[in-house]
Amino acid sequence: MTETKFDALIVGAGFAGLYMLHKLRGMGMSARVLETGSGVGGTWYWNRYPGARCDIGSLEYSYQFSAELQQEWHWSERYAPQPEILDYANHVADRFDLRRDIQFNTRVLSATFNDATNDWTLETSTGDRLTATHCIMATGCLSSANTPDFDGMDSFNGTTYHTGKWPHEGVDFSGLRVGIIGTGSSAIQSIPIIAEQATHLTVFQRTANYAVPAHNGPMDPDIERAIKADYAGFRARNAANRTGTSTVVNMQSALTVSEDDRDQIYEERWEVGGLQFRGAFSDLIFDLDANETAADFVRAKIRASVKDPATAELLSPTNTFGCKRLCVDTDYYATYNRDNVSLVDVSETPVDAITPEGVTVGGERYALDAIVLATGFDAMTGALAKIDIRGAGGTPLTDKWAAGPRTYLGLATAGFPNLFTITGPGSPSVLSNMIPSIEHHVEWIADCVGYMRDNNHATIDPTLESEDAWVEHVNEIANTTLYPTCNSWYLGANVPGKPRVFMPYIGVPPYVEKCAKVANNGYEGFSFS
Ligand code: NA7
Repeated sequence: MTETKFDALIVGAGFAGLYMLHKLRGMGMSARVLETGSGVGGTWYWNRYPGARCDIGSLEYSYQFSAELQQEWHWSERYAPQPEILDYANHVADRFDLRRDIQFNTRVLSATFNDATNDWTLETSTGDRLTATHCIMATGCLSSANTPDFDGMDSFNGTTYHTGKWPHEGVDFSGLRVGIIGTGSSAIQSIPIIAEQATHLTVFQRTANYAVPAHNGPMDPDIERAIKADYAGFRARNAANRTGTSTVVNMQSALTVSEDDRDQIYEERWEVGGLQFRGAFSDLIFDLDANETAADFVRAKIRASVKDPATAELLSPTNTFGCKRLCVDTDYYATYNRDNVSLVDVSETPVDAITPEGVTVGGERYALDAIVLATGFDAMTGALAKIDIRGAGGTPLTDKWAAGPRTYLGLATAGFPNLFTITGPGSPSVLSNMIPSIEHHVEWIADCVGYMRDNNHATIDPTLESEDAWVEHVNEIANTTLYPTCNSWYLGANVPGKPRVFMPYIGVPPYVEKCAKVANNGYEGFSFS
């Protein structure tokens, strides 16, 4: 590893970093990927908690850049479990011979733009100092674990785990009294499995969440055959939908159909399973009354599956349906019918402290042998904030983003020339199917870098005006929806002190169109030097 100057340095070897490397190599550029973990896979490398599984169908949560890859790879289930997605990432790394340009066990500590030389210098935990014309952040949207600062955290005599940093050897909870804090997707996926092992499982819930059944199962060979017969068509149809997924939105309003018809439509979507439920009616995320009909339907399902009425009531969400990420579950609600599972409400009375014996809430003690923090992530900006990123004139990114992230298209931020963020804040990212959105960004960045090379441009930087207009547009769209009405991680509201700003861009097709227009017009909104 003697070379220290590259065309591009890529931070992260998840799906974004892997494809970015492959793409740049194909253009004859030199690139190196720097990765904290000892393997590829990003979020699927770290999130190994029991039940971890993608909530987007496996035939669409995959790369499409290689027709051979997507034809040859076989997914064994409708929704892929974490180990299989990790196998897939490893397969991709091997198939395209990517590992030789990935430096594992290497955390990037700082990234500094050099005004005199128009390039970036990255310093790493391994003591390396690497330089490149372009710095591409493929750091992921859900990669920086959010660990609440509970009093006495380190005093616990048992073991504490975070779902987003799960031990690679796995955890056996047999014979243990386990407490889990949080009831987001990670908790909802892991609770039914932990409950089967533990002597007792206590769930500490701050906000009840909506969950729809996955109805997961083995891959249906007929569905696989049909999609593979026209994979490009399947991808194109998904890309035309608002979320860039196969969720087709029924264009009716929930308020214009009869109650019976409405229930039937919800029932049909519930039977299909998964995120299709979100598309039952066109106005669920725009109109509070329409939204309430979906919320009522799910609450009735909870009452029907949870035997104890008080527990059912506590599990019934009161916030806007779909405002936080809708969870997709397998036996979640029914798990509360088990004798060894109890639910503790920490909404009004928060966790007081972690003690050597367990968790205390409102003076009540819960004796535990293990604590699982399913407390989510410092989403979208957390991983970037951990790196000391300094742009032109030495400005820290954390200063520039002190009141919330500001980007042009979620791809770049003014004053940080030649820095790109794959699925950055201000792009559809987490409100879309991540892998196609990653591919879209990688290809856009590759085209842009190629354009710079062809036109002898040393730097590219968005103008402040274009950035301001984009940030305003992202907010304008968000404010036409019900998304800003609850304390979600889309808004940064789950992390104490984080500015409340809606981060993802809503709407894949107009976003893709805008990015294409910008590029076709000679990268309008950017300045070159
Ligand atoms: P989420 O969805 O952010 O869930 C985290 C959960 O942890 C959520 O229920 C939080 O309650 C809870 N939480 C966080 N801090 C605390 C404290 N201090 N006390 C009690 N409870 C707390 O993260 P996940 O890992 O489940 O899922 C992330 C995404 O991964 C998911 O959306 C999918 O896209 C995949 P809150 O709701 O904030 O009141």
